[in-house]
Amino acid sequence: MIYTITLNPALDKEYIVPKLSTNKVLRSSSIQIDYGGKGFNVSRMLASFGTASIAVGFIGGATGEILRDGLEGMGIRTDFVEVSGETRTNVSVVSSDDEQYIKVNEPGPTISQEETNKLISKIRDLVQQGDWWVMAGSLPPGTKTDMYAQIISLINAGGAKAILDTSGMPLKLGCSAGPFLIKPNIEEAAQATGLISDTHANLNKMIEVMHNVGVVNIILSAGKEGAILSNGERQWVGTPPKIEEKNPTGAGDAMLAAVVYKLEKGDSILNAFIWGIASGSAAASQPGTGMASRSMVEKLLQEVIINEE
Ligand code: TA6
Repeated sequence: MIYTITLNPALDKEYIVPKLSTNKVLRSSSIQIDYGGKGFNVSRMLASFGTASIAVGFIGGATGEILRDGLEGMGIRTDFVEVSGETRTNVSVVSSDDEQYIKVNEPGPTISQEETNKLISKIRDLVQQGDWWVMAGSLPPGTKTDMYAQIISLINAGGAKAILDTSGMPLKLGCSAGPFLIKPNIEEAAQATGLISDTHANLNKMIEVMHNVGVVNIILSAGKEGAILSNGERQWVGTPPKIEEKNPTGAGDAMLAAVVYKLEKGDSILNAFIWGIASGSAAASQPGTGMASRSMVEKLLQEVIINEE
């Protein structure tokens, strides 16, 4: 089974306006609403692949209920800890004439120690040999920066596989807990390793540092520039297909969904990587944090270029 963990979910609202400009009223021509937060986006993309997952996390208030109903309405099973605070709403304003966008993410509700303990014990009870756990997104206020590290240790101890997509200190501490796969972008990897990302040699150094602290596989993503995959022995550079980009928000989540989809089927990390790049590109060609269809991903597969380093 695949589980996704979203500790700070969000109702994603995308407003389309003719042109982005400040200090005046902009009128949106359309609004797109998505049941977001990185882990939920992974579950939504897995649903596009016809693959079940269980969405775990914190939800609260009326917005939390909208997210639960929305995900369950898409056939996604949920297992949430209800919190006293209100789940956040994240907003992006996109201009229709030149695709410029502004994205504002709220901090999210403050989580109590008791609510944190409830989620940790829920995960402890659910972990089983052979399962896959995808943890993605920021930590909400009130949670400790080693929360992902704690959860990864639980998952490893239960014989399951942990995949982490986050940033800052939660990523740095998470790496030391030995996750099966991480997917930072170059800026996040630079922050987690304290290295600057100006040369390819430094990118390789970052990858080496993250393997040395315990990470098994690394996908270093650079958006439409492509990505690097390292399994600790071999390294590949992936170049994405050319697409007409609509809104790149959520493309990283779509990439992660395709990767865990293939890994759970027993595929190699390299083939999972290829599907990941195609899936990220397909999602970036969608409005809002809309997820692409399986057929769109399959169409782009053969246009992904892989070179071993
Ligand atoms: O990757 C897209 C997205 O998941 C959006 O759904 C938006 O909610 C945001 O990222 C959340 O990211 P954050 O890092 O704030 O948890």
